[in-house]
Amino acid sequence: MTIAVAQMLHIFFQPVKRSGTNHDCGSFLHITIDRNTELMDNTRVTTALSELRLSAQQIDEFFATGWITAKALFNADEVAKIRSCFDDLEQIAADIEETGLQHGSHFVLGEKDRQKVIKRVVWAGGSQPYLLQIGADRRLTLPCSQLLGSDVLEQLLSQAHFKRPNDGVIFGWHQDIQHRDKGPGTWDDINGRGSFVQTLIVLDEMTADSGPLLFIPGSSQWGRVDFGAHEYDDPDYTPRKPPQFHDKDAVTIAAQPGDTLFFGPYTAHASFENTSQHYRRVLINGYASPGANHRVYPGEGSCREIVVD
Ligand SMILES: O=C(O)CCC(=O)C(=O)O
Repeated sequence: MTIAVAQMLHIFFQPVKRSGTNHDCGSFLHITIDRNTELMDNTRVTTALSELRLSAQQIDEFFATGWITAKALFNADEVAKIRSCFDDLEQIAADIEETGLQHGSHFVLGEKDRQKVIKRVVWAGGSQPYLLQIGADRRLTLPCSQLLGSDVLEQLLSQAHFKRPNDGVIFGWHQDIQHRDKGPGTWDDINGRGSFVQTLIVLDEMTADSGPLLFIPGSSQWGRVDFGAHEYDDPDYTPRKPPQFHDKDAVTIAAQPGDTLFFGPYTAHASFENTSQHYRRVLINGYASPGANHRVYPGEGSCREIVVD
């Protein structure tokens, strides 16, 4: 399948603010880009675009602090289309009883109060082509290619998180490297800076009570630390806290639909139960330096290669 897209975009990249505990929009750097995307097939995607580049300051901020936020990176129509894919995923989940592969996506199910809970959908794009299109979008892939120092990316994650009100889904304190490097032979740090960038597109307003992302500024410089090997959505879970970790340092991310976070594999982060009255959905796309990953991820077409020209 070949899809050609050409459009002018207005992108706002916001370096993080460090003061206070609640991050929201500050001053923006306004970047205009001319976008022209060519999507190939599911295993190899070539993008041929012009400029959407992080500044040297933003790249420094990413590695020093652990994350950067791009405000309104995706527009309301795009967010609506992504949500519609999430609705489809929920329809599929409604008809299945167990964790497993369905239509190319891997559904991880749980239960709370005898109700089925979708903990996450791994390689959500396997059943939702539009999510694959978003995963190959230059607004995600060009910054990631800069951060990884490579114009070839391996897309490991296309993951849907739903967090319905009070559904018990939590992601306790961790670093993503725990989920990438699972022991000898599974991961090589090719670029010497972690070799992985996670992006997270916010689909519903993220508020203090909707189970927002929490980050520890500067944890990106810790390297890998020990948060213990845990099923972090186990209600009895008590995380191991490394000596560098102090709860008081946590920063809460407030965000609007379309805002997008980029964070590194050593950035300590968590998100807890959604106690609000509304969904807190996010779409995660994660990219590795080529040659870093040696594991197979579930989902049809997972671990595809993306070339960023
Ligand atoms: O959906 C969330 O808040 C969890 C995000 C997260 O912890 C992760 O992607 O590693």
